[in-house]
Amino acid sequence: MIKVLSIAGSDPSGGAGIQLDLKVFQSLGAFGMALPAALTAQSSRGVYRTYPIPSKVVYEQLETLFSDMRPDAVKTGMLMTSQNVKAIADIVTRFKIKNLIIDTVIRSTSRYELLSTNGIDALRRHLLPFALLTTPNLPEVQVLTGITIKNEADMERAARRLLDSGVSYVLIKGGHSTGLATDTLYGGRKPLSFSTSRRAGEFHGTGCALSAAITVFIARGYTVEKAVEKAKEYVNSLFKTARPVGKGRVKYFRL
Ligand code: PXL
Repeated sequence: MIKVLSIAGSDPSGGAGIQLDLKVFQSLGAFGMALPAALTAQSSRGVYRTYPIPSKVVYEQLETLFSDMRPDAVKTGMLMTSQNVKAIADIVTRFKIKNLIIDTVIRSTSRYELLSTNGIDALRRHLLPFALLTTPNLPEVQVLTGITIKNEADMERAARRLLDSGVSYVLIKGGHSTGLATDTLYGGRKPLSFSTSRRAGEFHGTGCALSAAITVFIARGYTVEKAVEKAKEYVNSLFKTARPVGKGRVKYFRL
């Protein structure tokens, strides 16, 4: 049995964060574990308010868990504060966690801030150095590196800057051209692109679902290249049945 852990925010609407991560883990046949680093009040209309879990509590949850059950892979999502980022970095080094996937959750689709400015800095300095993979979208890459991305060369330079901080692979999501959505993976011998046709509508939790699925495939022992490929296929299969659930227009994955 493979065990996977999500350290992320709680989305009571069930469309993102630890709630969605657990659904993804389950649907891919993994034993899912989850602990909240932040709480949100939100609905299909967007995020209304956020509350960090005290970093001491995040640390204790992880320490208690890792002293007994060691996951095969761990993902992080919404962490909210620099204190939480540092608490996780401390634990990851103390327990020598190898398969760490960092989803750089900085803002919600509804543009609510999910990680503080200090938190962004802490993520880059303290947590990225220990990660196997990070999965920023274009706006997140620009915030993390300070590089404005206008073309492929800029994207490669930004990826290089993140790789220089110590993370082994960087998946930059959301480059696009002529009707295609392209994610590009850096860190291997050469950049590897994954293209799909762009979807109509807005989907809630796409980034969470992708990083959760990657986490499962990494835990199963796939290479990062193969894990990303399989996770992309999986998320693409979810778009077809996604529906609005509340009164908001965003579509939720039916898991
Ligand atoms: O999709 C980003 C995201 C991640 N985690 C939590 C969220 C959101 C967006 O709303 O609420 C908990």
